Amino acid sequence: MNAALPRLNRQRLPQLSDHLPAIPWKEPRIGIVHLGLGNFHRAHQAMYTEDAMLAGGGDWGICGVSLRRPDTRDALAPQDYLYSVLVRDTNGQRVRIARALRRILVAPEEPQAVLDAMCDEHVKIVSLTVTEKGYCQDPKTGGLDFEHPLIVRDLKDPDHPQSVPGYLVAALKRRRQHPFTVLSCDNLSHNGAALRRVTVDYATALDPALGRWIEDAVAFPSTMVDRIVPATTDADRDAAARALGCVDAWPVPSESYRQWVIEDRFPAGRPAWEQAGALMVDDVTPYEAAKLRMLNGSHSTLVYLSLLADIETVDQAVANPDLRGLLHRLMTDDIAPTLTVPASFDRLSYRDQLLQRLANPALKHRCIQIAMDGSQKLPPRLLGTAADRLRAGYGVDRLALGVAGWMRFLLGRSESGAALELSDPMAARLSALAAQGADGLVERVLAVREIFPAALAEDPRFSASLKNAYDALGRDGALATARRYASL
Ligand code: CS2
Repeated sequence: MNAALPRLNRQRLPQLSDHLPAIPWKEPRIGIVHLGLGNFHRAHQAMYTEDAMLAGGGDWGICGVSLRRPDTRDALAPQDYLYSVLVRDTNGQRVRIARALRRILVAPEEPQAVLDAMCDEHVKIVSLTVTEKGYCQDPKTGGLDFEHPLIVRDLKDPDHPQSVPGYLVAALKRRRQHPFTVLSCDNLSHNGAALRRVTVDYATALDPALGRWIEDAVAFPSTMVDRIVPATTDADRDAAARALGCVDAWPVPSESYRQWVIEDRFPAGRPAWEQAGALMVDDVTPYEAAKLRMLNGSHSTLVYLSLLADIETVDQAVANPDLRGLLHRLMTDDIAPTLTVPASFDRLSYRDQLLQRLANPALKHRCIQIAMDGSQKLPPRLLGTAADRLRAGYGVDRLALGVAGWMRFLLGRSESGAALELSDPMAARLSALAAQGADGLVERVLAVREIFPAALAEDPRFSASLKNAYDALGRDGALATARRYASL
């Protein structure tokens, strides 16, 4: 950080008007508690909420909760929780200062303060970006994983929770008169319904009446969230300092595109998000499936093959004609036909827009970041599409190629021999399977029921496609295989 420059803070805002909308701003009270204060939330929901307040008023300041580490709080508290969003596309960079975040709590340090914040009567919404693994879901049933160590722990000491369902239920129990709405913003299929199920399961295990009340009285709208938001680097910190003339310890780089589709069920009220461009709908399912399968499915396929081929960032990957060709074909012929979308939704324009977004050279979105947590991401992104295609009697070769790429990635080496680091809640188990060698890995991993449901794993068409793709990657390399699969 540039020690000679002053720190970003609220006093400095009048000098930073170039980086703020020219609309009067009134500091809001806190109306939302957000669990999981990562870069994504700060560039997505926090900005929609700020724009909604600018357009429609209301007190929807955000109290962010970090569930594990203190680093975001440590970076942002000295700057009054302000930070900048570095919006980048081919037209260059715009820097916008974000103001909706009003407070940050670090759950392991001050769990009671987190519960108190959730129980403040002005808080009408508790929203979440805790990633797939934060839901403590049993992948076999979709319900709560009662063997998850955090759940085992929390059920024994429910007044001092550590898990996401534990926090939600401990707070809801105290808010029986005026419950908040629980808003999932993670990339999960039916994210609201999934969160409702684990929360109700957890509450029921403690007290069946509480479980029934949550089921009847608490709203869990589902949402589709979309904005590409890479992790912050020191180069981003330098860029923020150059643009602002002051130090922002944790700016957030982002593309300019953003989309948010929300089921409109907020009995306790909500910000005027539609005035900030969000789409309020009755049923988010078609939008969510389109985004998860087209964007995230492409992302995951692309990054495993790219990492094997020693390609570091997403823009470099889609600049490669073999990988781009593969994605184009995958989206057009394999994924788009599985989607049931409203008449107004043009799948092929959506595809073209996605390819353009992924090509954004200013983002430098690292493949290894997207490669994280594959065991959690592959089912909603690729496996559901494969299952739908098999049911309809179609082949799954290209969908299996992404999964095979992930299996090769588990072996821990790129084609040039560079180390590929596995970061995954199932890392120990998956690495142990990989340590037994490349031969037979497909069969061993396919037997992991938490990832591959029996109906899919035992379908010989799927296992044969997977085995062929895995062998081709080992024999011909990622790029040659991508080229061949693009024209199958
Ligand atoms: C990415 C997503 O990291 C990942 O797994 O696929 O974070 C992706 O960038 C967002 O969902 C875009 O909205």
